[in-house]
Amino acid sequence: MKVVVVVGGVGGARFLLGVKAALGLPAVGEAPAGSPHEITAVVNTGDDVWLHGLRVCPDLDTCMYTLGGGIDTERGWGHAGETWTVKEELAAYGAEPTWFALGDKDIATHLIRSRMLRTGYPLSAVTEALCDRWRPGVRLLPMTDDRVETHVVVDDPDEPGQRKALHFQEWWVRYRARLPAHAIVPVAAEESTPGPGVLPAIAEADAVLFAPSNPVVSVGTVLSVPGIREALRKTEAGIVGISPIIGGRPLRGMADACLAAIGVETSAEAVGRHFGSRQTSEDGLLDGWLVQSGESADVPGVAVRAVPLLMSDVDASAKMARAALDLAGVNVD
Ligand code: FO1
Repeated sequence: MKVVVVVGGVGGARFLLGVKAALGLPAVGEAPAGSPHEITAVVNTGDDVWLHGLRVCPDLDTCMYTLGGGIDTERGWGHAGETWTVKEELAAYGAEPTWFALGDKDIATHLIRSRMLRTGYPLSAVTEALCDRWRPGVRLLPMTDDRVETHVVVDDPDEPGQRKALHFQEWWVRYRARLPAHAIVPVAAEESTPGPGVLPAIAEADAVLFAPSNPVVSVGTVLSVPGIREALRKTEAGIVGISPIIGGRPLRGMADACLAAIGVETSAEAVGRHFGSRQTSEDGLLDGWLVQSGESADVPGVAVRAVPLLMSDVDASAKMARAALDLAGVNVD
Protein backbone atom coordinates (compact mmCIF):
# COMPACT_ATOMS: atom_id res chain seq x y z
CA MET A 1 0.00 0.00 0.00
CA LYS A 2 1.37 3.45 -0.94
CA VAL A 3 0.08 6.28 1.20
CA VAL A 4 1.00 9.94 0.77
CA VAL A 5 0.32 12.34 3.66
CA VAL A 6 0.47 16.12 3.27
CA VAL A 7 1.70 17.44 6.63
CA GLY A 8 2.85 20.44 8.62
CA GLY A 9 4.35 20.13 12.08
CA VAL A 10 2.98 18.87 15.36
CA GLY A 11 -0.47 17.70 14.23
CA GLY A 12 0.94 16.18 11.09
CA ALA A 13 3.66 14.28 12.93
CA ARG A 14 1.19 12.88 15.45
CA PHE A 15 -1.09 11.79 12.62
CA LEU A 16 1.82 10.07 10.84
CA LEU A 17 2.37 7.94 13.96
CA GLY A 18 -1.26 6.85 13.53
CA VAL A 19 -0.88 6.12 9.81
CA LYS A 20 2.12 3.88 10.56
CA ALA A 21 0.21 2.06 13.31
CA ALA A 22 -2.87 1.70 11.07
CA LEU A 23 -0.69 -0.15 8.55
CA GLY A 24 0.65 -2.45 11.26
CA LEU A 25 4.03 -0.71 11.40
CA PRO A 26 5.77 0.36 14.60
CA ALA A 27 4.69 3.96 15.24
CA VAL A 28 8.22 5.03 16.15
CA GLY A 29 11.29 3.95 14.23
CA GLU A 30 11.85 2.28 10.92
CA ALA A 31 9.52 -0.19 9.22
CA PRO A 32 10.55 -3.88 9.30
CA ALA A 33 12.46 -4.91 6.16
CA GLY A 34 10.19 -6.10 3.37
CA SER A 35 7.16 -4.25 4.66
CA PRO A 36 4.56 -4.08 1.84
CA HIS A 37 3.64 -0.53 2.81
CA GLU A 38 5.24 2.75 1.84
CA ILE A 39 4.33 5.98 3.59
CA THR A 40 5.51 9.26 2.10
CA ALA A 41 5.06 12.56 3.90
CA VAL A 42 5.11 15.72 1.77
CA VAL A 43 6.20 18.25 4.37
CA ASN A 44 5.64 22.01 4.54
CA THR A 45 8.87 24.02 4.42
CA GLY A 46 7.32 27.50 4.44
CA ASP A 47 8.00 27.78 8.20
CA ASP A 48 11.74 27.36 7.59
CA VAL A 49 13.95 30.20 8.75
CA TRP A 50 17.59 31.34 8.97
CA LEU A 51 18.43 32.11 12.61
CA HIS A 52 21.93 32.80 14.02
CA GLY A 53 23.29 31.63 10.69
CA LEU A 54 21.51 28.26 10.96
CA ARG A 55 18.70 26.92 8.75
CA VAL A 56 15.84 25.73 10.96
CA CYS A 57 13.16 23.51 9.38
CA PRO A 58 10.51 23.16 12.10
CA ASP A 59 8.03 20.90 10.32
CA LEU A 60 10.63 18.54 8.85
CA ASP A 61 12.37 18.32 12.25
CA THR A 62 9.12 17.81 14.18
CA CYS A 63 8.23 14.92 11.87
CA MET A 64 11.75 13.48 12.02
CA TYR A 65 12.05 13.69 15.81
CA THR A 66 8.48 12.49 16.46
CA LEU A 67 8.70 9.48 14.13
CA GLY A 68 12.29 8.77 15.18
CA GLY A 69 11.48 8.84 18.89
CA GLY A 70 13.40 11.98 19.83
CA ILE A 71 10.65 14.57 20.19
CA ASP A 72 9.83 16.44 23.37
CA THR A 73 6.21 15.31 23.65
CA GLU A 74 5.31 18.19 26.00
CA ARG A 75 6.34 20.93 23.60
CA GLY A 76 5.63 18.99 20.45
CA TRP A 77 8.80 20.39 18.90
CA GLY A 78 12.54 20.08 19.58
CA HIS A 79 14.44 17.38 21.35
CA ALA A 80 13.47 15.48 24.48
CA GLY A 81 15.88 16.08 27.36
CA GLU A 82 16.97 19.36 25.85
CA THR A 83 19.41 21.85 27.43
CA TRP A 84 19.61 25.55 26.57
CA THR A 85 23.24 26.55 27.25
CA VAL A 86 23.92 27.99 23.81
CA LYS A 87 20.61 29.87 23.88
CA GLU A 88 21.59 31.47 27.21
CA GLU A 89 25.02 32.42 25.88
CA LEU A 90 23.45 33.97 22.75
CA ALA A 91 21.11 35.99 25.00
CA ALA A 92 24.10 37.08 27.13
CA TYR A 93 25.57 38.57 23.95
CA GLY A 94 22.20 40.20 23.24
CA ALA A 95 22.15 38.26 19.98
CA GLU A 96 18.65 38.54 18.53
CA PRO A 97 16.30 36.86 18.12
CA THR A 98 16.05 35.70 21.70
CA TRP A 99 12.33 34.86 21.28
CA PHE A 100 13.04 31.63 19.36
CA ALA A 101 14.35 28.82 21.58
CA LEU A 102 17.08 26.73 19.99
CA GLY A 103 18.09 23.81 22.21
CA ASP A 104 21.68 22.52 22.32
CA LYS A 105 20.84 19.13 20.79
CA ASP A 106 18.56 20.73 18.19
CA ILE A 107 21.43 23.02 17.17
CA ALA A 108 23.45 19.98 16.11
CA THR A 109 20.72 19.21 13.55
CA HIS A 110 20.81 22.77 12.26
CA LEU A 111 24.64 22.82 12.12
CA ILE A 112 24.68 19.69 9.93
CA ARG A 113 21.84 20.96 7.74
CA SER A 114 23.39 24.41 7.31
CA ARG A 115 26.80 22.99 6.45
CA MET A 116 25.30 20.60 3.87
CA LEU A 117 23.14 23.37 2.33
CA ARG A 118 26.19 25.65 2.09
CA THR A 119 28.11 22.81 0.42
CA GLY A 120 25.36 22.70 -2.21
CA TYR A 121 23.24 19.73 -1.13
CA PRO A 122 19.50 20.26 -1.75
CA LEU A 123 17.18 20.19 1.27
CA SER A 124 15.84 16.77 0.18
CA ALA A 125 19.35 15.26 0.35
CA VAL A 126 19.98 16.94 3.71
CA THR A 127 16.73 15.51 5.06
CA GLU A 128 17.64 12.04 3.82
CA ALA A 129 21.02 12.30 5.55
CA LEU A 130 19.49 13.42 8.86
CA CYS A 131 16.87 10.66 8.62
CA ASP A 132 19.65 8.13 8.25
CA ARG A 133 20.20 8.67 11.97
CA TRP A 134 16.58 9.09 13.07
CA ARG A 135 15.01 6.38 10.85
CA PRO A 136 11.43 7.76 10.96
CA GLY A 137 10.05 4.79 8.98
CA VAL A 138 8.36 7.27 6.61
CA ARG A 139 9.90 8.98 3.61
CA LEU A 140 10.05 12.69 4.56
CA LEU A 141 10.00 14.78 1.40
CA PRO A 142 10.30 18.56 1.52
CA MET A 143 7.46 20.05 -0.56
CA THR A 144 10.21 21.76 -2.57
CA ASP A 145 14.01 22.14 -2.48
CA ASP A 146 13.59 25.79 -3.37
CA ARG A 147 13.40 28.53 -0.78
CA VAL A 148 9.75 29.34 0.00
CA GLU A 149 9.07 31.28 3.20
CA THR A 150 5.69 32.15 4.68
CA HIS A 151 5.45 35.82 5.57
CA VAL A 152 2.54 37.48 7.36
CA VAL A 153 1.42 41.06 6.64
CA VAL A 154 0.42 42.81 9.89
CA ASP A 155 -0.09 46.32 11.22
CA ASP A 156 3.39 47.42 12.30
CA PRO A 157 3.37 47.29 16.12
CA ASP A 158 5.94 50.13 16.18
CA GLU A 159 4.54 52.31 13.39
CA PRO A 160 0.79 52.90 13.75
CA GLY A 161 -0.90 53.02 10.39
CA GLN A 162 1.99 51.23 8.71
CA ARG A 163 1.98 47.62 7.62
CA LYS A 164 4.90 45.24 7.52
CA ALA A 165 5.65 41.66 6.60
CA LEU A 166 6.91 39.39 9.38
CA HIS A 167 8.47 35.96 8.83
CA PHE A 168 5.87 33.41 9.93
CA GLN A 169 8.04 32.33 12.90
CA GLU A 170 8.13 35.88 14.29
CA TRP A 171 4.37 36.23 13.95
CA TRP A 172 3.79 32.74 15.38
CA VAL A 173 6.38 32.60 18.19
CA ARG A 174 7.16 36.19 19.13
CA TYR A 175 3.64 37.61 18.70
CA ARG A 176 1.72 34.33 19.26
CA ALA A 177 -0.33 35.15 16.11
CA ARG A 178 -2.06 37.90 18.12
CA LEU A 179 -1.32 40.59 15.50
CA PRO A 180 -4.21 40.35 13.02
CA ALA A 181 -2.89 39.05 9.72
CA HIS A 182 -3.96 41.03 6.66
CA ALA A 183 -2.36 38.44 4.37
CA ILE A 184 -0.34 35.26 4.64
CA VAL A 185 2.03 34.89 1.70
CA PRO A 186 4.19 31.88 0.75
CA VAL A 187 6.99 34.09 -0.63
CA ALA A 188 8.57 32.78 -3.87
CA ALA A 189 6.19 29.80 -4.04
CA GLU A 190 5.29 30.67 -7.63
CA GLU A 191 8.93 30.15 -8.71
CA SER A 192 9.33 26.87 -6.79
CA THR A 193 9.11 23.36 -8.15
CA PRO A 194 8.00 20.21 -6.27
CA GLY A 195 10.84 18.46 -4.47
CA PRO A 196 12.32 15.19 -5.82
CA GLY A 197 9.89 12.29 -5.44
CA VAL A 198 6.85 14.41 -4.63
CA LEU A 199 4.95 14.20 -7.93
CA PRO A 200 5.72 10.48 -8.53
CA ALA A 201 4.60 9.65 -4.97
CA ILE A 202 1.27 11.44 -5.55
CA ALA A 203 0.81 9.79 -8.97
CA GLU A 204 1.53 6.26 -7.66
CA ALA A 205 -0.35 6.57 -4.35
CA ASP A 206 -3.25 4.32 -3.36
CA ALA A 207 -4.43 7.05 -0.97
CA VAL A 208 -3.52 10.68 -0.26
CA LEU A 209 -4.36 12.13 3.15
CA PHE A 210 -4.34 15.77 4.29
CA ALA A 211 -3.22 15.56 7.94
CA PRO A 212 -5.05 17.66 10.56
CA SER A 213 -2.37 20.35 10.17
CA ASN A 214 -2.94 24.07 9.75
CA PRO A 215 -5.00 24.32 6.53
CA VAL A 216 -3.47 27.68 5.61
CA VAL A 217 0.22 27.79 6.59
CA SER A 218 0.89 24.03 6.46
CA VAL A 219 -1.34 22.16 4.00
CA GLY A 220 -2.08 25.39 2.15
CA THR A 221 1.61 26.18 1.69
CA VAL A 222 2.32 22.71 0.29
CA LEU A 223 -0.52 23.28 -2.19
CA SER A 224 1.03 26.60 -3.23
CA VAL A 225 3.97 24.85 -4.93
CA PRO A 226 3.09 24.82 -8.65
CA GLY A 227 2.38 21.31 -9.92
CA ILE A 228 1.26 19.78 -6.63
CA ARG A 229 -2.42 20.73 -6.95
CA GLU A 230 -2.46 19.48 -10.56
CA ALA A 231 -0.88 16.16 -9.51
CA LEU A 232 -3.49 15.77 -6.76
CA ARG A 233 -6.36 16.45 -9.16
CA LYS A 234 -4.98 13.80 -11.56
CA THR A 235 -4.00 10.96 -9.21
CA GLU A 236 -6.02 7.72 -9.13
CA ALA A 237 -5.65 7.74 -5.35
CA GLY A 238 -8.61 8.70 -3.18
CA ILE A 239 -7.92 12.02 -1.43
CA VAL A 240 -9.22 12.43 2.11
CA GLY A 241 -8.64 15.30 4.53
CA ILE A 242 -8.97 15.33 8.32
CA SER A 243 -10.47 18.45 9.85
CA PRO A 244 -8.06 20.31 12.16
CA ILE A 245 -11.04 22.18 13.58
CA ILE A 246 -13.08 20.53 16.31
CA GLY A 247 -16.10 22.21 17.87
CA GLY A 248 -15.37 25.39 15.92
CA ARG A 249 -11.86 25.70 17.34
CA PRO A 250 -8.36 24.49 16.37
CA LEU A 251 -7.12 21.79 18.74
CA ARG A 252 -3.60 23.21 18.97
CA GLY A 253 -1.86 26.10 17.34
CA MET A 254 -3.67 29.11 16.04
CA ALA A 255 -5.29 27.97 12.81
CA ASP A 256 -8.21 30.29 13.55
CA ALA A 257 -5.93 33.34 13.23
CA CYS A 258 -4.74 31.97 9.86
CA LEU A 259 -8.22 31.13 8.60
CA ALA A 260 -9.43 34.63 9.52
CA ALA A 261 -6.62 36.03 7.36
CA ILE A 262 -7.98 34.24 4.28
CA GLY A 263 -11.61 34.88 5.14
CA VAL A 264 -12.52 31.29 5.94
CA GLU A 265 -14.73 30.65 8.95
CA THR A 266 -13.18 28.46 11.66
CA SER A 267 -15.35 25.40 11.20
CA ALA A 268 -14.85 21.88 9.89
CA GLU A 269 -17.43 22.58 7.18
CA ALA A 270 -15.78 25.82 6.01
CA VAL A 271 -12.33 24.24 5.84
CA GLY A 272 -13.72 21.26 3.91
CA ARG A 273 -15.37 23.64 1.44
CA HIS A 274 -12.11 25.63 1.28
CA PHE A 275 -10.26 22.54 0.02
CA GLY A 276 -13.23 21.80 -2.23
CA SER A 277 -14.59 18.78 -4.08
CA ARG A 278 -12.34 17.09 -6.65
CA GLN A 279 -15.36 15.56 -8.41
CA THR A 280 -17.67 18.53 -8.73
CA SER A 281 -15.41 21.59 -8.93
CA GLU A 282 -12.60 22.51 -11.28
CA ASP A 283 -10.00 23.20 -8.60
CA GLY A 284 -11.20 21.23 -5.57
CA LEU A 285 -9.04 18.47 -4.11
CA LEU A 286 -11.11 16.34 -1.72
CA ASP A 287 -13.03 13.12 -2.24
CA GLY A 288 -13.61 12.67 1.49
CA TRP A 289 -13.50 14.76 4.68
CA LEU A 290 -13.40 13.51 8.29
CA VAL A 291 -15.04 15.65 10.97
CA GLN A 292 -15.25 15.13 14.72
CA SER A 293 -17.79 12.52 15.83
CA GLY A 294 -21.08 14.15 16.74
CA GLU A 295 -20.51 16.97 14.25
CA SER A 296 -21.88 17.25 10.76
CA ALA A 297 -20.65 19.22 7.76
CA ASP A 298 -22.18 19.79 4.37
CA VAL A 299 -19.35 19.83 1.83
CA PRO A 300 -20.92 19.54 -1.63
CA GLY A 301 -19.34 16.80 -3.74
CA VAL A 302 -17.30 15.44 -0.81
CA ALA A 303 -18.12 12.33 1.28
CA VAL A 304 -18.15 13.48 4.91
CA ARG A 305 -17.75 11.07 7.81
CA ALA A 306 -17.78 11.84 11.54
CA VAL A 307 -15.24 9.90 13.64
CA PRO A 308 -13.35 10.66 16.89
CA LEU A 309 -10.54 13.06 15.91
CA LEU A 310 -8.71 13.51 19.22
CA MET A 311 -5.16 12.15 18.78
CA SER A 312 -4.88 11.42 22.50
CA ASP A 313 -2.59 8.46 21.86
CA VAL A 314 -1.26 6.37 18.98
CA ASP A 315 -4.28 4.05 19.09
CA ALA A 316 -6.68 6.97 18.65
CA SER A 317 -4.56 8.33 15.81
CA ALA A 318 -4.46 4.89 14.20
CA LYS A 319 -8.26 4.65 14.31
CA MET A 320 -8.48 8.06 12.62
CA ALA A 321 -5.98 7.04 9.98
CA ARG A 322 -7.86 3.80 9.34
CA ALA A 323 -11.13 5.72 8.92
CA ALA A 324 -9.42 8.08 6.49
CA LEU A 325 -7.88 5.26 4.46
CA ASP A 326 -11.23 3.49 4.40
CA LEU A 327 -12.94 6.64 3.15
CA ALA A 328 -10.18 6.94 0.53
CA GLY A 329 -11.29 3.52 -0.73
CA VAL A 330 -8.38 1.39 0.49
CA ASN A 331 -8.81 -1.28 3.11
CA VAL A 332 -6.01 -1.85 5.55
CA ASP A 333 -7.01 -5.17 7.09
N1 FO1 B 1 7.65 27.26 18.92
C1 FO1 B 1 7.48 28.17 19.93
O1 FO1 B 1 6.33 28.49 20.26
N2 FO1 B 1 8.54 28.72 20.58
C2 FO1 B 1 9.81 28.42 20.24
O2 FO1 B 1 10.75 28.95 20.85
C3 FO1 B 1 10.03 27.44 19.22
C4 FO1 B 1 11.33 27.03 18.86
C5 FO1 B 1 11.46 26.01 17.90
C6 FO1 B 1 12.73 25.51 17.57
C7 FO1 B 1 12.87 24.51 16.62
C8 FO1 B 1 11.74 23.99 15.99
O3 FO1 B 1 11.87 22.99 15.07
C9 FO1 B 1 10.46 24.47 16.29
C10 FO1 B 1 10.32 25.49 17.25
N3 FO1 B 1 9.05 25.98 17.58
C11 FO1 B 1 8.90 26.91 18.57
C12 FO1 B 1 7.84 25.47 16.93
C13 FO1 B 1 7.61 26.11 15.58
O4 FO1 B 1 7.56 27.47 15.61
C14 FO1 B 1 6.28 25.53 15.06
O5 FO1 B 1 6.28 24.17 15.37
C15 FO1 B 1 6.09 25.49 13.58
O6 FO1 B 1 6.80 26.40 12.87
C16 FO1 B 1 4.58 25.63 13.36
O7 FO1 B 1 4.17 24.55 12.60
